[in-house]
Amino acid sequence: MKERLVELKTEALEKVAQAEDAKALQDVKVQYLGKKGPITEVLRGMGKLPKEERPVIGQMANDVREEISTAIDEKQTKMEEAALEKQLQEETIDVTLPGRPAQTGGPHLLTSLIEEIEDLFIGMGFEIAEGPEVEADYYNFEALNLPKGHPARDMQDSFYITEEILMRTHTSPVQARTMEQHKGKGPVKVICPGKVYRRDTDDATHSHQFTQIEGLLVDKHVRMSDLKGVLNAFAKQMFGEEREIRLRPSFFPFTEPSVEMDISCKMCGGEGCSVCKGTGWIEILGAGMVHPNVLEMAGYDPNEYTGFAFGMGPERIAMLKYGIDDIRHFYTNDVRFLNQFHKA
Ligand code: 2U9
Repeated sequence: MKERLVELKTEALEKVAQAEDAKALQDVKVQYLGKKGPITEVLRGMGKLPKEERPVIGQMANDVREEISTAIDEKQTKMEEAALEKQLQEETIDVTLPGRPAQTGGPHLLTSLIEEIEDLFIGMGFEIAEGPEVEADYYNFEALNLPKGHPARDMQDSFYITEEILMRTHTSPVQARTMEQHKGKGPVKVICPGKVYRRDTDDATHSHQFTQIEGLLVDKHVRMSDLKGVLNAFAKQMFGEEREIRLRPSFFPFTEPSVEMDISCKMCGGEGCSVCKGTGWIEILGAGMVHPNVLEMAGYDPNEYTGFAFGMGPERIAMLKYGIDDIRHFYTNDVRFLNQFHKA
């Protein structure tokens, strides 16, 4: 029996040594130490032994059982340690690697440009005025000398919400509202930036939604030369001291006379090039003296008060300033485009 126990011990310890995973180890445990295992069987057969041998064999069987059990426990601990070590190796973090910089946001190119233009006019004493984008037909058209059926309404295809309410097609209704609030008294000196909407098919130069900045100055004794002085100061600050301006006759229903303002081409210095289409001049904005009908509708006496107004498109100005070839870049929010204009 002693030999049988020694044999079992050797066999079991060998299997423990060979076990490669937790399952194999568990199998060895069940096989040798389980209730139906060979050691239990030896103990059961002790009754057949002479009395004096029983405690010796009993002690030996317990020792063998103990040894196998200890070997299994040690092997299990080793396996757990090895698994942990492997996991630690695999999940090593190199704390010396450079970090990934966090993405930082910034103002949109159009927002920055609009703020720059606002600042220039604030510097000349203008205030900022804002108004609703969903506007009454009255303020968008009627109050601006564009009665129902006026042919110039066709130039501004609109998104109507009801017969009398639409998405504003320009920021001019803000000036009309501002004048009305001043109840026939001057001075009114405002810049009105904001989004406007027109029923248009989007392409490289058209967008159904774009931005405008319009200005209005109403007071006693305001003359065309005041308009020219303000616009000249704006053009030089915005585009450079060496820029010249010129005013060409034009037509807007809300101003009379009306003009369009060009600046001398920066690219060729007035010689003529592809940017200015050979003319030496680039169109920047429209302007004019506020039409007497518009003054009257807002409650001003046109014999006492005069005014000038102007309007420009920030998209167009940004496109000229930065050589942007497609208006859709402003609205598709591709960060590769937008990030180019973030100031450090
Ligand atoms: C009131 C009185 C007069 C605003 C004006 C323009 C000329 C003009 C457009 C140019 C291109 C805007 O970006 S654009 O689409 N605007 O040319 N706007 S005078 O005149 C007004 C406005 C309101 C009460």
